[in-house]
Amino acid sequence: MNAPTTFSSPGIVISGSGVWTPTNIITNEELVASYNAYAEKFNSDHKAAIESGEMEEKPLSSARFIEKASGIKSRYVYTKEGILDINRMRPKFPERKEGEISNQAEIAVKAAHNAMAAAGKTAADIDVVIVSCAYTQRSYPAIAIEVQNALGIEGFGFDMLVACSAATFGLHRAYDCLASGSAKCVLSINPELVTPQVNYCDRDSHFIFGDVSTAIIMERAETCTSANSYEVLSTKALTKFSNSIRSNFGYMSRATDVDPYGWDKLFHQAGRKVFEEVSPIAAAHIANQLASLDIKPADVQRYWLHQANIHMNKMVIKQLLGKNVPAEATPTIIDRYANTASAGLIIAFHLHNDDLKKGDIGVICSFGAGYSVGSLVLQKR
Ligand code: CO8
Repeated sequence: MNAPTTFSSPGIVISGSGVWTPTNIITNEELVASYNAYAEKFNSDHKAAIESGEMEEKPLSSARFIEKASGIKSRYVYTKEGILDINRMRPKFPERKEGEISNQAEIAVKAAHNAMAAAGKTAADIDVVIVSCAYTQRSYPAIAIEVQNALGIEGFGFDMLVACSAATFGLHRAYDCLASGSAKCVLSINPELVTPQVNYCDRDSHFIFGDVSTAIIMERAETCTSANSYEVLSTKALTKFSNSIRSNFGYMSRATDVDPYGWDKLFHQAGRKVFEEVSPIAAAHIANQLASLDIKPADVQRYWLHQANIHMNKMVIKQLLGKNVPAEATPTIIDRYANTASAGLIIAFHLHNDDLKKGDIGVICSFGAGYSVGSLVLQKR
């Protein structure tokens, strides 16, 4: 690329990022050993029904398949307790009292502290808190307001749910608040505590997810003191309804008299269909956004993409650039973290941006449930 181009924008920057990673790890081998023990017990307990065709046999899982099909080798989880217990197959969290901080606010605060330190901000500098993620552990009061209180921030906070695109859509809202003047510094957090919604009895999805929390500070350029910051050149969002990734969990179960923990109330998807339908949408979305800025896809130094499947990211890049690019241009963290819903691309950004030079261009892009695609084009300052 030639000398860095200067773009006209309202002067809004990302000035810090932070990640909180749980200490507990579950490898594919551990997960598969537990699932297979569960499946074998299930098949033995229901032998007669399976033989008569009333029930379907549970197929066995394979660590080799998981790594080959997705790129995932292990995942971090908030708690390991219960997940590998074949008589439970779901995590076990002690219920917290109303006076205690919620699990989700707790991990949001941890990531927030890291992002605030990176941006050189204190609570007094921030006036908006956005908690944007795939699930919130209660309806109200908003987790964001609990986080705001725990950090001692004046102003306002709100929660947003946009599944895989929650982090990027949260940053879009942060950008809009700053551009309109309704905020001077926004803390956008993604406490992705997703393991309670994983169906560990389902071979097709038991391996996909892990827990994490990420945070970003976005502010106006004139207040930024960070030595590592990015101008936001553009934000772009797209949604298109699809039932191919779905969870029917919600407050209506009590009134509809259905099992609130039935399989359809947990994460489920038609993975191959999603892969094939979403990749071209994401590639076209990024191409259009870059074209609107007169930037060629090949002139982008880094693509921080949604971390759901390593092959999917390769396909998006191939469709965008017509060729593969070196691994360092599209950082992958899915091998260690698995899919962390919306937070994966913020982890990738956080861990792999220090080496970029002034003027370098980067793209953050999410794609998945909704369907939803959210992206930001950034330029290193
Ligand atoms: N072990 C062995 N075999 C398996 C396993 C397993 N664990 N799982 C499936 N198989 C089998 C299948 O049953 C199938 O068998 P058959 O051919 O006999 O029917 C065979 O392997 C091939 O299956 P697929 O075609 O489904 O395999 P793929 O190569 O497509 O890989 C993936 C499956 C990895 C799921 C892949 O399709 C994928 O990653 N797709 C992308 C999906 C995606 O991006 N989804 C977005 C996820 S949603 C999100 O990111 C946020 C949502 C909100 C958070 C929710 C938190 C709980």
